Amino acid sequence: MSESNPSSTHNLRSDGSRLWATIHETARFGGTPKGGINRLTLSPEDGRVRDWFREACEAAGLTVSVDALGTQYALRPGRDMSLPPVAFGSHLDTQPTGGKFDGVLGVLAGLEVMRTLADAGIETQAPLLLVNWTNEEGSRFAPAMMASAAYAGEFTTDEILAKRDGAGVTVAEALDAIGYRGGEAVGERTIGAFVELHIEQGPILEAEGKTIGVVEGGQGIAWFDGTVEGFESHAGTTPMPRRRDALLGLSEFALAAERIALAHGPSAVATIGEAGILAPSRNVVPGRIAFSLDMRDPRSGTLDAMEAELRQAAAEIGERRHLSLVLERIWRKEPVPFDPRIVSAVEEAAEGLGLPRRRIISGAGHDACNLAGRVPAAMIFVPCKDGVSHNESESATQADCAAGADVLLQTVLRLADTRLTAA
Ligand code: HGY
Ligand code: MN
Ligand code: MN
Repeated sequence: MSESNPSSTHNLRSDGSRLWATIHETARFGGTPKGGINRLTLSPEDGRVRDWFREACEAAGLTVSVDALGTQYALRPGRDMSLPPVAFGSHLDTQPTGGKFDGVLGVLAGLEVMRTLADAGIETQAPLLLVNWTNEEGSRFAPAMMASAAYAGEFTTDEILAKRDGAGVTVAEALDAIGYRGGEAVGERTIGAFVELHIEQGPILEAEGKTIGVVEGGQGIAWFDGTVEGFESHAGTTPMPRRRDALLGLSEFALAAERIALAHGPSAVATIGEAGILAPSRNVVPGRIAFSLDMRDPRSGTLDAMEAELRQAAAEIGERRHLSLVLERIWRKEPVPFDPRIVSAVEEAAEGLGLPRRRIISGAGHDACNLAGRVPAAMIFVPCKDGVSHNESESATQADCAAGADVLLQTVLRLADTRLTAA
């Protein structure tokens, strides 16, 4: 095993075709006819890709362990095991209309880094740790990025284990159902630094012809559960002016949310991604609706202002239409700056590889945004086609995935051979 140091490893490259083959090999777990992936967290499909991941890590010489929320940690020893490991990874769970790259690229490029170092017989000073975080997407269980949030101390393990999905199944029950409720206490494992490779999920890098996004931080996120209470009544006999129609109330509220986001633009966004009429019937005026709202902006003060305006709009619409429109905030993630030392390591790696790059703020939430609350962290972005993600048509190029893996490799080598202690 030869010692790694920047002079001996700056020419080391990952195997882009092996990474590409691995991305497509694992896409079969929850693969959809339209070429996407539907692999909700802790589903049977998630269980199968986790099994695959454990076997692939062990075949690469890594030791795999699982914590109480199912997060998988694959450890590669370094020369000095007293040093905290340099960690990298992302998530393998997807949205219902997920693509092949969201989260998956960060985990499998991390595996490619481990495979490349094994092939080259290189040993780093600090140990390395590849991580598959449970439930980054937040689609089945809210909030998003829940396991990395628990690792960072934002939630207790018991709080997360008790979270329920739409069918009333708890995280604990879902972990047990796939056999991934591990023995390691969440957060007991130290990490020296964390780097996450991810597709941008937006249009900027592609539009500017940049291969690498050097991510400086993540924007703030607020999630709400909402209800609209009106009055069920006969669709044929209730005159329009006498109706208390919950769906019309929600429709007006959705347009108000769009207006508020546009008014605070260009970064502010607001999305009602879930809405359901309770006891729906084609010949009954809708009386009750449950919905969710996702609101984001890079500025904390703007999130506050948007929430106040949304609540004002809800009250005004409710008053005028004789409805009760209630918003409950269930999650707030403040905007996150990444550690300048890690951001610089990413930038130096991209520069050393001669890759066109630009600094960027992440519009999407990521596990690295939670890790940043506890350890030095940063991210690497690569473009995705038309900036599309959370859609089965999500796509990236083999060359960009390979470039991202090389930046990850070179960043990890820099961090693993320099003493970095948690902030
Ligand atoms: O919601 C997000 O930003 C991430 O995709 N979970
Ligand atoms: Mn993701
Ligand atoms: Mn996602």
